[in-house]
Amino acid sequence: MTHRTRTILALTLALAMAATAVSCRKGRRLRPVRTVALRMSGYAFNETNPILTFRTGERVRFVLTNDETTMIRHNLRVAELGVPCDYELGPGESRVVIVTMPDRPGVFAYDCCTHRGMGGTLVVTDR
Ligand SMILES: [Cu+2]
Repeated sequence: MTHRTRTILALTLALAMAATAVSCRKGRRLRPVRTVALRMSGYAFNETNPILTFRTGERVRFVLTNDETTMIRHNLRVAELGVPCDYELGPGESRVVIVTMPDRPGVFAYDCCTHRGMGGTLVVTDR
């Protein structure tokens, strides 16, 4: 095998690998996303701070809405999954937060980092 042939083979292989990487990433981006509405009022999510159950690896689109009628600001944090509380929603404001659940089952707290006791539990299960 000549040096030139080896170079061409290596380049072809590199291109094939790059194409595969791009298509995998695309597939990941196209994974279904489940939408979960979380309405915040009375210092609670959906009135009862419910336990929310998801599948491992599931992509979830949380639609947050602050339903307070006075100037109370809220946010959503899932500290263990790296979802920070770096914003605050005022009354009537909404925001979408997309969270990819971990690949391993587990139990994680979600909360509003501004108000102690405002939060619940995310359960991630593989069945
Ligand atoms: Cu709050």
